[in-house]
Formats: sequence, C-alpha cells, structure tokens
Amino acid sequence: MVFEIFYSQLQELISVLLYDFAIKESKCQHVCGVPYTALPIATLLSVKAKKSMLMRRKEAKSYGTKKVIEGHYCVGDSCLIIEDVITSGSSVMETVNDLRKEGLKADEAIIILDREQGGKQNLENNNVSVKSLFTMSDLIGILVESKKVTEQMGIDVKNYLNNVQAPKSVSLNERILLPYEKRAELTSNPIAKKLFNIMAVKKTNLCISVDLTSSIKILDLIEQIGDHICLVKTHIDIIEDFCDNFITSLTNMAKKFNFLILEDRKFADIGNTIALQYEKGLYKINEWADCVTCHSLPGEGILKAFSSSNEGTNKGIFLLAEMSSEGNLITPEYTQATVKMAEKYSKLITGLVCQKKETFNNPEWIQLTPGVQLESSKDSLGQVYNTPEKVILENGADCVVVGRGIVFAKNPAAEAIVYKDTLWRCYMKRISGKIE
Ligand code: 5IU
Repeated sequence: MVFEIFYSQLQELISVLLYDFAIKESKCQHVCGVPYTALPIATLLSVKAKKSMLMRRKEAKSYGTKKVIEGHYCVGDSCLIIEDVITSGSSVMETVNDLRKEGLKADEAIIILDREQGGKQNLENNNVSVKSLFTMSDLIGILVESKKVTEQMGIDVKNYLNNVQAPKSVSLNERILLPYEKRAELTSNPIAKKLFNIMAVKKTNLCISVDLTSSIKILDLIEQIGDHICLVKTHIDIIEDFCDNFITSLTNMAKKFNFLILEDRKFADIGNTIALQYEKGLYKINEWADCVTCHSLPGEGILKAFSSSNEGTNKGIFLLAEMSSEGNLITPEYTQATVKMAEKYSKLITGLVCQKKETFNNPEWIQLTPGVQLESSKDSLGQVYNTPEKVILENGADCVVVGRGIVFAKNPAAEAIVYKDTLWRCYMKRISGKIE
C-alpha cells in the first residue's frame, strides 16, 4: 500500500484518521514505523502526537554503534508500532522483536489496512494488540457500494482472502507456557525428547556445569547431586587425569541417576575438521556425549558434518545463538541467522544456547541458558549472572546451566537442592501463566 505516500493529501488524511482513531489516547512514549513503507506515516504521526520516533534499521550498520533501534529511549519505555498493511503479521513481529530485545514494551500495533488473512491473530498470539483503520471487507464493501467494483468482484476478493490465509505463527507464549511433557511430544529431536521427559519426571531443569580439572572430583560431585540434575555439562579437555574409565563411570552414573551428558565443546571449524574433532582424538566425543554445543559461525557445513557423523544414532546439537559474557560480539542479525540455520536442520537440533525468550519460538527446541547464580553479579572475566527468576520468568530459559554457584559452594549437595527447587518453582509459575 505504498501508494498513499505519492499523494500528500491522502497521507495527511490518513494520518489525521489514524491519530483520532488510535494515537491520541495511547499512553505509549514512542512510535516506530515498520520499515520501509510505513516510515512516512509514522513520521507524520510522531510530529502530530508529539511522541518521539524510533527507527528500526532492517540491517544493523556495519560501522559505528551497530544499533538496530535508533532514537532516544529508556529500557521499559513503551512504543506504538505503525504499519500500513498486515497479511501474516510477520513484518510487524520482526519490528516488535527488535524493540523487545532492547527492553522496550511493544504491545500495540496500529494498522491502516488489515487484509484479514490471519495477521491479527498471529500478532495477538504474541501479545501485540492490533487496531486497524480498515479491514479488507470494509474497503471492498465501500468499493462495491460506490460501484467502483462489481458485486461479483467483491465476492471473489472475499473468497480469495478466506481461502488464502497466512500460516499460523507459533505463539511465543506457547513455548513459554507449554509444559515439558507436551513439548517432548512435539519435538523431532530424540535428545530433546529425552531431556524434556527427564526434566518432567525428575522435576528438575538444572544443568550442572562440572568445570573441575580432576575426574575424581567430578564423579564425586555428580554422586552427591545426581538426583537433582537433568543434564551434566562437561569440558572434557580441562580434565588433567582423563582416561577412558572416567567416561565409563560418567555414563554409568548417567544411567543410574537418569541424566544426559552435554559436552560443551563449542565446535567452530569447517565441517571436515569438526567430524574429526567429534569422532577422533583422545576423547571420541560422539561415543559418549548425548549432545554437544556448536557455533553457527562457520556456516551450514558444521551441521552437515554432524548430520553425517550421527547418521542412525540419537544425538543432538545445541547451537549457540547468544552468549552470557559481557561485550561478546554476537549481533542480533547473527542470532537470527543462527535460528534460521537451526530451522533448516531442526531434527538435529536439541536446542539453542541463548539468553532471551524472543530469540526463538519453536517449542520443539530447548532454551539452554548459562550465566546463572542466586544473586545477579559478574565475575572478574566478563561472565554475567542473572537470577533464576529472571532467566526463567522473563528470559524464557527452559534448562538452566549453573557452574561455580554449586561447584564451589560450601555444601554443593545442599546448594544443588536450593537451585533445583528455585528453578522448578519459577518454571511452574511460568507455565501457570500467572506472570505479572
Ligand atoms: N557458558 C557460559 N556462557 C555462555 C556459554 C557457555 O557461561 O554464553 I555458550 C559456559 C561456561 C561455563 C558455564 O562452562 O557455562 C558457566 O559456568 P559458571 O556458572 O561457573 O559461570
């Protein structure tokens, strides 16, 4: 509906109508047009309503601030989204997601024309209320009445719109609200299925990161806390006395306590090298790890390598979409490209390592979130810790990685129970839908 910008009087009329219809009552501090065609109308409304304008860049600048959202705003401010036409609602959702990633509230969208093909429902499923100045039925009704189109044309257009509905987007809420048991049924990755089921049966979403350099100490720790964890995350290459017996003991414990093993290898090479690193060398990771972490940086070849290495076996990958460390170089575009890559290899993907619930919607994948301690804090090397409440209720974590918070506690066994109970309480609260 780019035409309105070619007619200045029409633009003015639409902005007056939109202002009276939806903007003048709105409490939002900012307006943001969905790039690009809604930008002129958003500018007019920003001036008329005296609300500051935010600009979303479609591609972040490769220089300077690299900001996706430009403008003066504070975390917690609210922003009204302006769009000319919605069909599936996906363009509005992209803008909403980028605003939410910046900590802005983006819960209202004002549309000139709703084509009535499912976009409104998709947006409402993602907690965005939609007000449209016209629906396609309104417009067709007006055109038929004023004899600009025939009655038959009106009927044909309505039939077309009814028959050609946009695909239903999975609601963000659905992933966040669905219990693990349900998601175990939905997922096509065998390790995600197992992990969802273990979390549901053992009532724990705690993953322990056993970052110790002695195999005896690791096994001793797991013996103490095995009942309270669903996943053991290893860095196999930091163990100083590594031998094959360690793997035998670890895998026996996994059976005894019913947990899975994640080797946090963060593979990041070309596919051929990865296949070697995964299957060969001292550690033969593919033989014992249920799943591994892997960067998307090298491109799809990395997932192809895992696909062929794992042919006929039940393994999984956690793809790194975001990191917890301060000043890391991952941009929102990189994160979204990672999610797209995961979608292409969905069967192989157990989940994503990430920090924000907006990062992905697919309820089949597990959001694994590291950087967690009972109090928000930082370590001296850039690690950032959030609380269980924050990561589960606000940030969408499904399975939570805790390392030093438990490993170096005075009484690791008692501390593991505190973490397990706190994390589980947050999860129960989240699926009850009673998050304020
Ligand atoms: N880890 C992170 N942040 C990340 C990723 C992995 O902390 O973004 I990807 C790993 C590093 C460490 C564990 O093995 O998770 C967290 O340990 P602490 O809870 O001790 O910081």
